[in-house]
This record gives sequence, structure tokens and C-alpha cells, in this order.
Amino acid sequence: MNPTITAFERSPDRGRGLARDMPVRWALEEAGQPYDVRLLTFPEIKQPAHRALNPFGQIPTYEDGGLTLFESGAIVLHIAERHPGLLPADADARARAVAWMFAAKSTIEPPIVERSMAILFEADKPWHAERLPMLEGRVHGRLGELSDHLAGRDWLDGAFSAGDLLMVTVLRRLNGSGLLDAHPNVLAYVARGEARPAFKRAFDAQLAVFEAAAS
Ligand code: GTB
Repeated sequence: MNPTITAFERSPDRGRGLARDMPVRWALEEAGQPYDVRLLTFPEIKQPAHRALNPFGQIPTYEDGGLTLFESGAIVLHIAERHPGLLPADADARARAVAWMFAAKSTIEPPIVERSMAILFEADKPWHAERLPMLEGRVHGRLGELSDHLAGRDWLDGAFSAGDLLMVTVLRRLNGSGLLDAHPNVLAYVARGEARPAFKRAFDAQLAVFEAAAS
């Protein structure tokens, strides 16, 4: 039996691959692991049946045999631990790759999400125009540090790993914002991630879902 993941029937990102089923799909594609997808509406993810899988009523979830997981980072780690190619064999290198997974989700993602939330939900507030440059300054701060680290490197630590997969996924939220343009190392890094055949397969799969719902 294939593992089953959940995703939005009609993603609010309109097929741009920004919802959090994307890193899970990408990891499964890198692993060469076929998977099934259960598509859900927004009301359905708030029903008890889905909350039994994810208490927060969110996608993605992952079910494989008796195991149910939520949190995209934990799901990617689980896939990476069970398939070759996403974590190094050497124990120290593996620990560093996991550190980069945490860095993506807990150091880089928060300022990016805070900026997105401000644009989505606070644009009508009188203080929005004053607050936005501060939020963008925080994003630039992290991107600058990441850019320094990426100088002369293709990936965060040696070969492509689950750390890169999560980092590229998080950074893609800035596509189209113009913020990455000031950080050419980061821009090139995201493009390297997006050029991977497994990324393209995952992207096409989620886009096909959105197109089917829109037609
Ligand atoms: N920490 C969790 C994880 O990483 O799995 C967060 C999961 C999450 O935020 N899921 C969202 C969800 O289910 C869908 S992806 N939300 C419903 C809810 O919380 O009630 C979120 C998303 C959608 C669109 C964009 N975008 O357009 O950029 C980005 C992210």
C-alpha cells in the first residue's frame, strides 16, 4: 500500500506549490516512493475525522500502515529517514542536515510568514505602511546571512539533503516578492532546487489538482 497524504482540493496558492503538501510531495518524489493523495476542502479539514489525524485541522497529513503523522517537517524527516538520498549516511553530516531542516522551519520561515500575514491580513491598518519595511528588513537580515553561507556552495552542507528541500520550499514563498533579488546566492540556490526533476514532478502533481478544481 502506498502512503496517503492530504492536500487541499483547491489550494489558496492557486497551484504555485506554496502550500505545505509541496515539501511532502517533493520528498516522496526524491525518494521514488509512490503515494496517494486525499483531497479535502477547507470545511473538511476542520471536521473530527481530519482532526483525528491532525489536531490543528490542517494539511498535510501522512498515513502509512499504522502510522499517522502531521507537520510537514516531521513528515519530510520521516521519509528521509526511511529512504536513501535525503540524509547523509555519516552520523555527523546527518545531524547537520537535520539542523538545517530546523533552521528552515524555525529561523528562516517565521519572518517570511510574518511578512506574508501582514500583507494578507493587515494591509488595511493605519500602521501597515510603517510596519512592513521593518518586517521586510528582518527577512533581508536572514536572507543576507543565508546568502553568506551559500557563497561557493551549491547546497547547505555537501550534497542535496532534506535540509535543502525544506529551505528551498520555505524560500519559494518569496517568489515574486522581489526580496530575493538582493540576494543572488539565495536566488540561484532556489533555482537549483526548483530544477531538480523530483521538484518538477511534485510541482506538476499539485498544479494538476488545482487545474482540475478550477476547470
Ligand atoms: N506547521 C504546519 C506544517 O508545516 O505542516 C503548518 C501547516 C499549514 O499551515 N497548513 C495550512 C492549512 O492547513 C495549508 S498550507 N491551513 C488551514 C488552517 O490552518 O486552518 C498554508 C499555505 C497556503 C497558501 C500559501 N501561499 O499562498 O503562499 C502558503 C501556505
